[in-house]
Amino acid sequence: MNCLEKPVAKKQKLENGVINHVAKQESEIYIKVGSRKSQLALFQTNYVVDLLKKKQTKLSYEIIPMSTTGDKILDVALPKIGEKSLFTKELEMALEKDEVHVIVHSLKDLPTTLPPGMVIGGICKREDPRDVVIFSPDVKCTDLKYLPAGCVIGTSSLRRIAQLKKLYPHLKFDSIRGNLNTRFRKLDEDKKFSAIVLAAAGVKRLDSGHRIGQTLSCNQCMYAVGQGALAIECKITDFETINLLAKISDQDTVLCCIAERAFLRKLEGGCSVPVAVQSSIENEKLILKGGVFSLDGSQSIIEKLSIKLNQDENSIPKEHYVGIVAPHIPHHLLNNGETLGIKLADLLLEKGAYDILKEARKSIVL
Ligand code: DPM
Repeated sequence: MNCLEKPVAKKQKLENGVINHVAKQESEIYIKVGSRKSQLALFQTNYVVDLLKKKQTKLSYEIIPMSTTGDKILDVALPKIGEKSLFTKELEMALEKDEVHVIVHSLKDLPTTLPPGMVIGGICKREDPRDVVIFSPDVKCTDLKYLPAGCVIGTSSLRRIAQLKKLYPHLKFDSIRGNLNTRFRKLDEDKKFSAIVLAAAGVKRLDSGHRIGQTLSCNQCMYAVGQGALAIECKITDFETINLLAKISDQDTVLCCIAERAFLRKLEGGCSVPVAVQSSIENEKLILKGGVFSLDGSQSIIEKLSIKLNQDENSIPKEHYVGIVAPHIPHHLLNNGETLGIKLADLLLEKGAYDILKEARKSIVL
């Protein structure tokens, strides 16, 4: 393959959020894109590359698939492995060494604190962020409430278990691991699970939408921080790449995800704590609902706040907002997103969220 190395971008400071573009022949640029190896990850990476190709026809791309710790340890329930950057570490090491220039992730797998020098340079328009139920072919059912008592539901997400236990106390929950295809196979062949719960986004991306038996509304089960959104990580000094990623970044998704991530970071939650959110933008207002749950679902604190997006135009620009940069979006909007997330977390902490999360974390490290 005739692979031209991408020239290293000159280090330039972001001033007032505006990129100082380093002029050069675009036709020389060859972008290496890191991805996990699963079918879903590769689909997502190809999706992002296709979007980039539409916006910048002169660039070439090479996808480099890699295995991560999370892909290798398959026999342990996720929350018990206890490492935050489970699905990202190996890819970020490659980014550090310039073996790849960007990495495509599911945003919800990215910790709220990224390694030094790395940022999320782009977030694509969010897919349906809700959770869905896939029933075993043996079970003719359209709602978890109709399943007989004692049926086992497969999910390793403490967030899902906590919310669904409260709603469906007659059901049992057990861990299921592996990529989406493996989970579908376990559901169809092992006969242990009556249903599994997954993110609608992944199921739809894999063209398995026809298997969705029930879509959980946010009143039934709020989603994970960043769920349904694809994030592209790069180096904070690579302004040309950040400028390119801005072209495929969706403003509303970026603002919602900044608020969600600021909320999670302030609660000191990792990817596997029972914390859930719902966010939207209506009439120039960003609305964030967030909850923390005890593992058995018996205790929960859920609150909702909103913020006017156009306020505080003179706030001082930051280098990044919970790991996200978006030089094409006015910085006061980004700042308001972060402020909203922090305020909502503070409200929950005032109401006792810390104790609920502390108790939940104890059970995670078994
Ligand atoms: C994170 C969680 C799960 C993934 C925890 C949560 C689900 C684990 C499980 C942080 N990452 O949601 O509370 O159910 O056992 C993951 C999926 C996707 C990204 C699969 C899924 C696809 C959807 C997307 C695993 N990460 O949740 O069904 O891109 O948002």
